[in-house]
Amino acid sequence: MVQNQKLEFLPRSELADLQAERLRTTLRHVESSVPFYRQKFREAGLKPDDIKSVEDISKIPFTNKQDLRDHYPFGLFAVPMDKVARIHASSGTTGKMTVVGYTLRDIDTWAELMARTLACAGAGKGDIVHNAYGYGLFTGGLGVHYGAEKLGATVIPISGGLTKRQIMILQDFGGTVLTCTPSYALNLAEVMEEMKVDPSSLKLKVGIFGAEPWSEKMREEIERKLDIDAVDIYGLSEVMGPGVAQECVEGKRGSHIFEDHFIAEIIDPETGEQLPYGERGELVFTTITKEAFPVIRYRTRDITSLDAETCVCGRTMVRMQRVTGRSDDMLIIRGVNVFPSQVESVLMGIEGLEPHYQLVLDRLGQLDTLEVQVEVTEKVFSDEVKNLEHLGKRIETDIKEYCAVTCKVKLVEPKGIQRSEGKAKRVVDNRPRQ
Ligand code: DLL
Repeated sequence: MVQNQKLEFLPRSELADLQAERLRTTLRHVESSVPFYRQKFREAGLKPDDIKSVEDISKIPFTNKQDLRDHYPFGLFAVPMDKVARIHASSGTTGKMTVVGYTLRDIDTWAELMARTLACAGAGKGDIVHNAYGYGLFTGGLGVHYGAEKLGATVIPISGGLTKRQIMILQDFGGTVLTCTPSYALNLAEVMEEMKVDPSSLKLKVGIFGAEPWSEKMREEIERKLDIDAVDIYGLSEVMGPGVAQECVEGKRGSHIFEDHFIAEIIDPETGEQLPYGERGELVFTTITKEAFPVIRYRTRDITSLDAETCVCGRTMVRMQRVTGRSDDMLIIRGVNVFPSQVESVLMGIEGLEPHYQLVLDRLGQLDTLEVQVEVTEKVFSDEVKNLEHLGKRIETDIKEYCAVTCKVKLVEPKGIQRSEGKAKRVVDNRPRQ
């Protein structure tokens, strides 16, 4: 399914011209309306008309999360408040929330991009979208909601939580498209099993999962357990919300970034240098159509790479590979950089483990300690103690080998790790702050 035949398949040379034009317009807009950007451009000696092509974007200074915090709540809005139709916000792990605003036109653009997203996953008119992303300040719920309506689908605004009731509604209302975090999808699968509901008896055909990192193994697990196709959706409040990038169901090989609205770059997080396609680094976005809250070279902290090869679906828009972590989520454990997603990959490759885990960090004397708590299957749990010990040792060895960090593994009984209803909490850091 395709929502916008022309723009999603635009030849890349035409796309580059469109981006350059829209970029200049956005720069003029923020220069005239946001003192923060005006000052930054002045300091850099930059004028919007200096930008002749998309490549010139590297002349523009970056914006980062701290800049947003420094202007909390509305200081970077580029329109007067009476033009702001909606506010959303995302809570980080530290500090104040990040607050974003939308004009009516922004909401319309967002709905259009979310309709594209749903179509890219194979949904269309006549589908029933069971939307279990949280409604409220979080962008997931309302983002999917407006997109589904724009697409001509039916939306069930169920939001997160009350899992047994969700399953009853899936059975009775016949949802065909499931939208929620991947960790909540697994939670749903597990509760279905407890309720003896056979997922193949449901009408579900595809799930659109994102808002947190997940792995290929987790995709396999969800597809098998729920008997659906599972595709990735990426987005962040600062740039818009969900619908910045979406994986097509035909390819399942990375998410197409809607480049007629966002310019994506990959940079070296240390030096700020732009990196070529294929190399991993930090993802940076510039919005080129937003009115209320444009962001210019915004450093997402998400680590990924871009792939510009034409996809099997024919879309010309670059694909971002899975986000393997955030540069600020990176854990430094006794000097070793570890991403929770690396540990997840190791765990998901081992038979007998459930995809539910938590990394618990602490400090003993001067030394950081890492305990990896992971659930085992019922079968493994009832196994002999010596086999469990053997499994624990094997996981410790594999983590040491792939992540270069020593840890202690604690095997947890089935359902021993708290389930999520939105974004999963993978890390518990009990280390004293320095
Ligand atoms: O999570 C928007 C969203 C809602 C995306 C629903 C997809 C579906 P924030 O709460 O601002 O917005 O969090 C954004 O979540 O910078 C990433 O670190 C992470 N994230 C989002 N999608 C993915 C994904 C929403 N598919 C932050 N894979 C981003 C990995 C993701 N991480």
